Amino acid sequence: MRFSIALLALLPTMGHAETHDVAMLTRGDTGAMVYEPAHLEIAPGDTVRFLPTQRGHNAASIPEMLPDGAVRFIGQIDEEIAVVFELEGRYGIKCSPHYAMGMVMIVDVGDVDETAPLPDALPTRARERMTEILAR
Ligand SMILES: [Cu+2]
Repeated sequence: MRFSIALLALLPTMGHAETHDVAMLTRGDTGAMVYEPAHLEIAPGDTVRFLPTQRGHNAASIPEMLPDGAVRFIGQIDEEIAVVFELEGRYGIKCSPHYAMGMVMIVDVGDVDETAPLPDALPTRARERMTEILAR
């Protein structure tokens, strides 16, 4: 399996940073075209590994749901990508080919404003999925 790392230069040198795994699935326990888990609450400096558990998916940042100053990333289809989340805030993640079908997830890093509305620019199905995810 090929492997890529985003934001390697930002890897913190101190300890205690955790790694969280997310499966990218065509069919999972929570439905079709899903990330599991679909919502992570992590600490700044933690890593998320997006795993190509089933074929045809990737993980990419959603530009409208990227905290100020955070670096965009886009994984290759069928490749694992490990992303270090350094900056606090709410990150939206999408699967590039299945964004319109609502294949999205949310990564909350540190203290997040839970009351902030979702951006208007999201595709309808992606917005519905995120609303469901946040209501769980
Ligand atoms: Cu997908």
